[in-house]
Amino acid sequence: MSLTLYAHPFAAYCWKVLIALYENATPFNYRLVEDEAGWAELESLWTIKKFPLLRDGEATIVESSIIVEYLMRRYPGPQRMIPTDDDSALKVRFMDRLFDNYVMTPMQALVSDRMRTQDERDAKGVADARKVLDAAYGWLERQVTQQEWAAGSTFSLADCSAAPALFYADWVHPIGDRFPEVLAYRRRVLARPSVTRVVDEARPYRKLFPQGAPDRD
Ligand SMILES: N[C@@H](CCC(=O)N[C@@H](CS)C(=O)NCC(=O)O)C(=O)O
Repeated sequence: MSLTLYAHPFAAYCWKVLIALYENATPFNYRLVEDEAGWAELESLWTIKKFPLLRDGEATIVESSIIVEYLMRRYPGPQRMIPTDDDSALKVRFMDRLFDNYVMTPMQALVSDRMRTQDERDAKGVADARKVLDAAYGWLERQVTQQEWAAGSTFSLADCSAAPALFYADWVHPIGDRFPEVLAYRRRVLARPSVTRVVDEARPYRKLFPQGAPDRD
């Protein structure tokens, strides 16, 4: 096996794949993308120039959810990330989409807005992103009340997505006391060893967070 992951320890979508790799103790080479040469290499493999990106020999696999599924199919380990049963698999995929589209996307919009100059800022975009996050937290509050993990009783791809999404979303748009079950789930998923590991690996980079990283996690 010769797997190389192009990634950065502070990047939310990279966590999704790193958590899956750590869950299964899958060996891989970490290609840290942070300097010009790293970005150029990434762009030469994927013109969209986003990570995570996986190289498996000569094959290139992009998009975090696809990479997690690729790893599950080609390099299976003890922790299956998408269940074999069709209905459960659809639920996991749905939750993965929910976290990407309605937590990660508005969270990134809030972060990006803070990185702009004052005159480039988009107050309406920020207000809309906050509304989406509130709606997602509200929906999740009912969803995670009765279950340990994001899509049921088994840790899955949905939790690999949820962990970075809720980790950073809570920094830019606090979950607070309004959604205690979401907060409790966030604590649960952050206590998972694979997730603790990605959180710890990202600690040295917290100074990069434009809003200022809170100390609480
Ligand atoms: N849909 C993509 C999103 C990837 C993405 O947005 N990655 C961010 C890091 S979390 C990135 O590459 N940012 C660098 C940039 O946009 O320049 C996935 O699931 O992999």
